[in-house]
Amino acid sequence: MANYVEKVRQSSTMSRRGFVKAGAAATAALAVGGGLVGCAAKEKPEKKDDQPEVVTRNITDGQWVTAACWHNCGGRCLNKVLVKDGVVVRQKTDDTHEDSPDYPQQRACVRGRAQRNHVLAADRLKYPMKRKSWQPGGGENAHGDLRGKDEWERISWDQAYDYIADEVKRIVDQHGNRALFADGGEVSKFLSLYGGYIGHWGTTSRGAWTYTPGVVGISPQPDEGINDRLDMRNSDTVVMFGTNPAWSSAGNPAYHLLQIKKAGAKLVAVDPFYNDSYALVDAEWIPCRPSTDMALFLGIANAMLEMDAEKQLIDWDYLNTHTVGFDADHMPEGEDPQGNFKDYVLGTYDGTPKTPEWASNICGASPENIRYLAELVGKDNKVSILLAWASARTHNADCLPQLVMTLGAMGGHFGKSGHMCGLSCHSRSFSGGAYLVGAGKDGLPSIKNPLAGTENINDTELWNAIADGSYTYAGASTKKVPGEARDVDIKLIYHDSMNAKLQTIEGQTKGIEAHRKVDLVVTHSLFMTTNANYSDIVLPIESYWEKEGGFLQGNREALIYHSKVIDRMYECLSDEEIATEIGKRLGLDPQEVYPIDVKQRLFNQFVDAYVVNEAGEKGKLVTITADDIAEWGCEGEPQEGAIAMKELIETGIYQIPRSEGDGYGSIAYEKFVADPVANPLETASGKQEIYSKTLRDSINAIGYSKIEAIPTYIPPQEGYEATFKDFAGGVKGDYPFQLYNPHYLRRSHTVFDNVSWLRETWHNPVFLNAEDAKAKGIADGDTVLLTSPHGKCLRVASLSNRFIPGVVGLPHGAWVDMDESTGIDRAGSDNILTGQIQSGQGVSGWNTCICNIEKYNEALTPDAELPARIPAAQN
Ligand SMILES: Nc1nc2c(c(=O)[nH]1)N[C@H]1C(S)=C(S)[C@@H](COP(=O)(O)OP(=O)(O)OC[C@H]3O[C@@H](n4cnc5c(=O)[nH]c(N)nc54)[C@H](O)[C@@H]3O)O[C@H]1N2
Ligand SMILES: Nc1nc2c(c(=O)[nH]1)N[C@H]1C(S)=C(S)[C@@H](COP(=O)(O)OP(=O)(O)OC[C@H]3O[C@@H](n4cnc5c(=O)[nH]c(N)nc54)[C@H](O)[C@@H]3O)O[C@H]1N2
Ligand SMILES: [Mo]
Repeated sequence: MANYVEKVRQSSTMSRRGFVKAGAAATAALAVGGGLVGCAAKEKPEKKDDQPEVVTRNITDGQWVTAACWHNCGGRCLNKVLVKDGVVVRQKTDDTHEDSPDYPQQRACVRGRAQRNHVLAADRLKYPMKRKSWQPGGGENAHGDLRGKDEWERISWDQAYDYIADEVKRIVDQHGNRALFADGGEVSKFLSLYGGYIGHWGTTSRGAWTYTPGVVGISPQPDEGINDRLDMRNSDTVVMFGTNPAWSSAGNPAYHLLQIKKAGAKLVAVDPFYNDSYALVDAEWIPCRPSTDMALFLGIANAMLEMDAEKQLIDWDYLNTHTVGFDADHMPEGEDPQGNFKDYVLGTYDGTPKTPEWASNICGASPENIRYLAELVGKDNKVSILLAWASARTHNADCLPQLVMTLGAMGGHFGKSGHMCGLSCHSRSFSGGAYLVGAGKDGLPSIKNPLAGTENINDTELWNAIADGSYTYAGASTKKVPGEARDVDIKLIYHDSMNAKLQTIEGQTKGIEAHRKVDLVVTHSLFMTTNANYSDIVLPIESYWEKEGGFLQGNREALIYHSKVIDRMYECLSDEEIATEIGKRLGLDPQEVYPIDVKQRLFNQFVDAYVVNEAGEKGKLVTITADDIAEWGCEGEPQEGAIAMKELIETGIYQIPRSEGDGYGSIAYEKFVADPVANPLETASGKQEIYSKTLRDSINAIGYSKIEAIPTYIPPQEGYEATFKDFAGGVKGDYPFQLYNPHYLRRSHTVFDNVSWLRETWHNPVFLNAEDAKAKGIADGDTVLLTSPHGKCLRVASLSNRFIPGVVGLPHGAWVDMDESTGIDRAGSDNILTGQIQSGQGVSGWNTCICNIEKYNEALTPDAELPARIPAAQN
């Protein structure tokens, strides 16, 4: 085993210099029209003696295998690895067909191409471990205060299973099932059978787009919310209110954007950051502050009303027939007519017209630019109004989707070719429409958690609940109930899912406190991640490269099948195997959870995989022969489909060829717009609800904060206004900057943060506006201390005028590295600076917090030169 692993490791150590060069070339290609802000390695790092330079580039024999890239970045690209003698020697990407804008290859990004440096990294966990001072029995025995500081000892799998099962039994006996908290992975299924556990819910990616859209009548996803990518080329103008496909929508979305540019559209970006996507297409830039879009949109609505008589910007017909609540004449029955949207915007009753000047004072875009935007989104312009979820990951932005919908409705931009208004992000960035191909279900039953309907903690309260013992029960993300205060006493935290929770939920300082309070913390992990670091028992799991195979999907046009690449490494096991053993020790029957074996489940996904034809009909994707069935040793019948099973496995991808005018196009809201009476939306009125009683009443009943039935501006708790001691007087406070977290190229959230090649390629700086930095005496490359009301961290400054003054950009997802002596995190962990703050529907409001920046007189070791996290117990 040791030899094999060593061989693999050496082979994966491609020339570091060669790789950095490749990274730099990709950077140059990306940065068309503007430099990339200090991300690429500036100097070639020297090769270290302990890293042998094995040239594998010239090896051509061996077998190309499709390898999984399974992370949550929005892309699902084709990664192939050349395996020779059981060793991965090279990677390549999609060369299954000629590349063209209409029918693009699914090419991997720099992260995907570094995947073998991830799977085969020196810091892969090898053996189960226990924290030395932890002992079963709860309370003092746990020495919980030492989590994150203690040493580790290697234990056997049997010891690990016994510790865990015995503790679960003890905790349930002594405190009941309400004392268990789990992430919802495989072990959670057995905890469900054992009486249940308390889970969590949150708004994660979508922020206010989680609950609001379904209630008011706009789609929470790009699939149904925007037109097909080929139709976008018919727009004369594309206004992007915060979207960055080049960084945060892996795969082809930035390429699709480029085609829109080539088709002749005018492109306008409204964003605090002139990002690489905008630079790629040389977009006009209207700078605005983070988390102030509500004010900006109200200013645009006011300007449309102001200019309508002269320029006919508003589609009154659409508003009158497809919406409720725009003006006093179209209010829902029984509601006060004075509460309508138009009168709020004009300030008829509250005395504050939401003029461009009013909006400008908050959002920072100039009144001229706001009027310019009002004209651009006016009714006669063929316009795509696009945005990502980012701006709605903000407290008190519950009505943002409703306001985006209102703006689209005012211009009549729904249901027509070349017009659209909605989300463009993640896997469906610049690509709307229903999925054209997909895998079948595996056939496993779903295991119901008996507590799911009655206990559920919102992420914004999770750490408070565990550390302080109470929370508000408010239903779930899309199912709201009136808020109810509850006591809770969690004794077990079980991280068994693909969730970097302690790293990715807001209020990490409180999160660490919560982890130190309980009796037992368990983590399944590939590496010493943040969850693992603050645990008592850490269990090494296999990567997707070690699994039998599987399907992955990003955009609507392609489905990937990945195969097993390498044998199991070290003592790693699957989440399922671990769960099975713990389940058995709890006296449960694994057959209840896994009545179908792994291979048959995979086979089932082939059987029911579908493909849609140009007429919109769904058919079988895969042709399966009697030989295939015999070879797999599975149960099933032969069937006819679009591609042979063997060919799909070998190619690794099924992609629909596209061309202009094909039958795969899609116009969002087409039926509703054509006939709203025959095709009503699923809202209370069947129309788009610019006034929504349901939204107001359900959110207000939770009790976190109050909203109106129409979209109004409510400052977020830690937004622009909070950077002032005296907002009206213009006096700044102790935390004079707004900070937010662009999703960053080095990582997919937290994944890949430890990958040495990527650490060299993308530094993880803090992006500061050059003028702000100058005023603070900070030069490019200086170490900066970032301080928020919730924590402190260090990063190296990267100065740029691509971030607006007053705004700090700290990349999302770095693994916290707490210096216990100073209380300062050295890694630049975003959630060290955020707090557990509740508002509205329970939105995780990461996209604005407040901070101060100061020069810090200590050089930070570059991340790429830090030692890998390998506890001695892993050697
Ligand atoms: N401050 C701030 N916080 C944010 C955001 C932000 O913008 N700012 N963004 C938010 C958003 S949009 C999202 S979606 C979330 C993402 O939050 P998470 O989903 O928690 O983040 P990931 O890093 O994708 O977590 C994946 C974890 O699964 C592990 N893993 C990989 N494979 C397996 C496996 O087979 N089994 C198990 N058990 N584990 C596996 C990985 O090592 C990793 O720890 O973060 C949110 N947090
Ligand atoms: N490389 C990489 N790709 C990823 C991820 C990752 O971690 N790394 N995460 C994936 C996941 S799960 C998600 S949810 C998506 C997230 O993807 P997005 O929601 O697109 O995330 P961001 O990078 O936060 O922001 C996109 C753009 O919006 C701007 N923006 C931020 N706040 C505001 C605002 O208040 N107003 C306006 N007008 N603009 C604003 C940012 O400056 C940026 O240019 O990315 C996915 N893709
Ligand atoms: Mo996300």
